[in-house]
Amino acid sequence: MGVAFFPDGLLSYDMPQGEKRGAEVFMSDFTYDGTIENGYLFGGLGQLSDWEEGITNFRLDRHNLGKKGYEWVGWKNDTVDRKPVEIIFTFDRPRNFTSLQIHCNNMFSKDIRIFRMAKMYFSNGGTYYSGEPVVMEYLKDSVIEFARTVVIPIPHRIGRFVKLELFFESRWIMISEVKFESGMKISITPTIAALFFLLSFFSSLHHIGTADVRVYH
Ligand SMILES: [Ca+2]
Ligand SMILES: [Ca+2]
Repeated sequence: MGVAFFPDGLLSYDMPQGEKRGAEVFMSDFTYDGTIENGYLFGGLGQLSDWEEGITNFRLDRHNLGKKGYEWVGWKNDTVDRKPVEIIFTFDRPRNFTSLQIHCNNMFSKDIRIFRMAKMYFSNGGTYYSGEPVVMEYLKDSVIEFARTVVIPIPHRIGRFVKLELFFESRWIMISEVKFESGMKISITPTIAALFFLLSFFSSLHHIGTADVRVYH
């Protein structure tokens, strides 16, 4: 029994850990709560889904945590044949996606640019990704360095797993937040959340089986 209160139903994302930038800036996912093995994160959530966006000047330590660039997760392209950054998102159930929003840094004077291209593949079981990917090419912006949210429309794609590939435009890709929108029709208010909680509590109390509460449509 489980009622997901996450509006987007995201259970976890798997990806390579963010990298070190210079002597004192770590672009890692500091709050990731899954497993970390050999620089790879899997089975958890962290800074890409904490609703906190980074500010343009990634070097500021605005929460005084002693961690510059805290809100950002970044990867560097240090080889000519560097593969795109791959992030795999797992959802609570198959979803009919409508868009993806990625909050990106574009401080090109510091070798950071928004991805050149993003590709998204969809899967129901997590093993096979079939069908044409959703592709978005981002026009290089060499004028404005402000961090921004890039919105990628997703037309008619359903899946429980999404594989996202981000292709390098510059030496660094830095992102701070990723949000998927899917065809959810009911918004979760505190009242509804409380009702679901009571429902699940009483159903377990009286052994009347598992309440199959369909929150999403
Ligand atoms: Ca964040
Ligand atoms: Ca970070």
